[in-house]
Amino acid sequence: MKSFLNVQDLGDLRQALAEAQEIKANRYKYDTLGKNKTLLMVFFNNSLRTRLSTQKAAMNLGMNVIVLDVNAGAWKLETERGVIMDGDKSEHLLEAIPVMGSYCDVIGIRSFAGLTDREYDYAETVYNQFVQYSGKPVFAMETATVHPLQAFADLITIHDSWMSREKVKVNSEKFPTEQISAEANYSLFPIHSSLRLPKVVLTWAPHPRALPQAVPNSFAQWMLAADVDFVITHPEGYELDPAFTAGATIEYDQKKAFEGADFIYAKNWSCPGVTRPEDYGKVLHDYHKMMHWTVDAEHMSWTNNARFMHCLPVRRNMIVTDEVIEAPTSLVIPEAANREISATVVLKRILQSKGKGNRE
Ligand code: AN0
Ligand code: CP
Repeated sequence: MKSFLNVQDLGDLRQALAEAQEIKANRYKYDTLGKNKTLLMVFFNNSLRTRLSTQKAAMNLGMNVIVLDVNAGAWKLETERGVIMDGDKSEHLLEAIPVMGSYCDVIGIRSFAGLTDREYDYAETVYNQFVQYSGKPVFAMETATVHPLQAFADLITIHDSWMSREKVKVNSEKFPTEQISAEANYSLFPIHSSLRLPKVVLTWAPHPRALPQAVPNSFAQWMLAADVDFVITHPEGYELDPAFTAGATIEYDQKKAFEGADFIYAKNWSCPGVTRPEDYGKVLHDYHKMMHWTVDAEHMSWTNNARFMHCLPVRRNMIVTDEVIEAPTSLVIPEAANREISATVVLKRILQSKGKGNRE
């Protein structure tokens, strides 16, 4: 694997989930795979989880790690070609990338959408320059349009939670275990006639600032690939790019969307510029007027005792109330813990792949 951006880069999801379980059972199983290999993590934006979990994943695999915070100590980087560099930026990304590539074997990139130029963001311009000019395998740690390590961790979280809920049901209904595992062989989720696919709802929620679409884009892409019963709900104008959501049910009535849900995945995003190109990256309404979208106990009462999820960081009492995020049905902490698992699987795959551009 030379690049990790989309769900397709991981191939068969059953295999990926099996590898996640293997790592969960023993996260140090491949602790010599990364010997004398160096991971460089490049951050253009802040991070808590991605920074810690990806570094931990690299350490699980015996790698060395270098972290570069571009905006804290490095030269300010120009990212666009053709600019006369007479401003505050001392170096161009096109020199910086091959230089960075010369010191490492794998590169992780965090580079959020600028939210001003849709074409530039949706072309994944910065990420693709790293792919083209670093000479090393590259993976996204949230780029302009995607956050695949998060979506993979979300899938692991949903899968584990659903299978343990369903196992209780299966045992109590005395279905033969072999039948269930045979079915699990060809479906990510058991599809026994009396069982059903989990209903997963991605809901927009209010936020005071303009946030990228990377998390909801990837979440939609991964849920569609996992073939769950998937519904997206948001106010009009926040339609996500169909490149990520084609095949999903869009329900503008949040209450209707929540009915019967097994998982509620909350996230804010700014206008994706699909139905209103001129509003790309904008917050469309004063958030004070949108607080009825905040996930509270009443919202959760519309669901099938749904588990609550959010990628974090989350603003309490904007996105979700204290009560809901603190409830036993909240999965936000195991979800964040699964970031170590998703990153370990992805780095393992990169290290194992042939022609990976490493130095030997
Ligand atoms: C970022 C976002 O919404 O994309 C990172 C989430 C993982 N969140 C914020 O900037 C608050
Ligand atoms: N969920 C996530 O990626 O968190 P950070 O922004 O803290 O890395």
